[in-house]
Amino acid sequence: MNKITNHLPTAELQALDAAHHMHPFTANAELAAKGARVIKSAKGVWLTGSDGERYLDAMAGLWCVNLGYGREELAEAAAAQMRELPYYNTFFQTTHIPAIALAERLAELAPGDLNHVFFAAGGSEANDTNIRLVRTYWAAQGKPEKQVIISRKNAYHGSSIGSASLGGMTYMHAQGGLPIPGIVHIDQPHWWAEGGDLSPHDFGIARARQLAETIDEIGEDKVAAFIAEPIQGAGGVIVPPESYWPEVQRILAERDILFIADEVICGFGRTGNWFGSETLGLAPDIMTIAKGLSSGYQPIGGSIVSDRVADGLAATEFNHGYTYSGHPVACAVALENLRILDEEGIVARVREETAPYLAKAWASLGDHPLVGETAICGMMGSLALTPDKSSRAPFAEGGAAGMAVRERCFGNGLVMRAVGDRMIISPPLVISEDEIDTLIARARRSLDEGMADLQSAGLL
Ligand code: PXG
Repeated sequence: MNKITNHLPTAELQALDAAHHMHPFTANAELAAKGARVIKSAKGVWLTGSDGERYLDAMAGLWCVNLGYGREELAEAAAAQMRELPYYNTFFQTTHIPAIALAERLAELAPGDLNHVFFAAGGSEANDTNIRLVRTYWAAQGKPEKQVIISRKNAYHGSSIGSASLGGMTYMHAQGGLPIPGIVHIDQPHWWAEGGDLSPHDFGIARARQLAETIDEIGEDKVAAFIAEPIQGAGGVIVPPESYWPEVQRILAERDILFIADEVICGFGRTGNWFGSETLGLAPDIMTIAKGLSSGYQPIGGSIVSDRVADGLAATEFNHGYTYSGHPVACAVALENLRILDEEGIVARVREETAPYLAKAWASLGDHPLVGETAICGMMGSLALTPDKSSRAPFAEGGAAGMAVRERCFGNGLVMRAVGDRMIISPPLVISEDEIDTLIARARRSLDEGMADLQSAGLL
């Protein structure tokens, strides 16, 4: 047994954690004062904490446990692969069976001519690959000046230097001297917060046209690619107006710019199809994948690349790769995850049954006095909290409402995230209709309690 096992009391685990473990995206002073929530085990959509408390995990971990927790087959796949070949690399003209099989399966699942996979250990690494890949592609076409990548404000593409530069989170750029050169951010299609007096339709068109204007200002001969999440996830589950994506596609089709769809959250059934690009009618040249690829059971990601881009790089040695590119255990687990998603009809069930059921239930929260917009696409949804529905006004003290409701969610046995004053969900795809009812009931109770907290604090 390892030194730390489940027998330690929670307070001791929390003290050791605060003393030695540096957490991502965590307010350290608060962590030290309150102690981290210690999650011990999980099954289906349910998490169990170190004191036996149970939470319905409406975030699927971090948007990744698409298959739900506790699937024995994935543990078996990992163990079998560890016995057969626990590690080998894919550098220098070497390969192994799990990487071959997974690349083939992904080429089969991916739309269009996306037939080539470059593996990474997660989404950040994959987007770093994409930056170098598109720039190297254009250089190989004799256009080394095509370097600029256009992204969007409030996008999330990862946390490494390259991928955080692609992302549009200014509070991330503020730490560590980002963004790197050659990345330009345009406005996001977030009608609720930024649409003003425009109709959603007109706003969607206007935001899409910014892409055309920006490409034309920089010069098409200098722009390598546009990157975007089909539905922004970490930015607050922002579902763009219906007019947005067709106009973006039209603009891209007129210009010789590569399109990278970041499918790290939207991929593998989250929107009711294998990829968000299918749900939203996108035709990318490259898709970034991670998370649901292995349902989070193993760290794996990658870039699925079109024939055109792969052919354009055929004569070039790409001086890039990670020790764990195509890790055999991660590939074996991903393959087993894809097999189950497919054979158990989970993606189709989301599309035809559970996502429509969730959509109706989620929309019913729109009558709550604290809720302005309810947005949903497949199994990802958001609620905009507002002190005034009719004017779509933000709270004077941004983030306090989200935090109040989020804290109440934990108290009610529900993991629902807050992004500023938007509440977001992205549950495991295997969630049942009964569990959706539980999710909605707990969300409503948390909204009621959070609203009372805001009123007693004088914030509402
Ligand atoms: N692209 C997208 C669209 C993502 O959502 C990444 C890339 C980076 O993937 P890795 O595997 O390197 O983390 C992500 C990750 C949040 C949250 O708070 C979101 C992510 C990661 C951590 C937290 O919503 N998305």
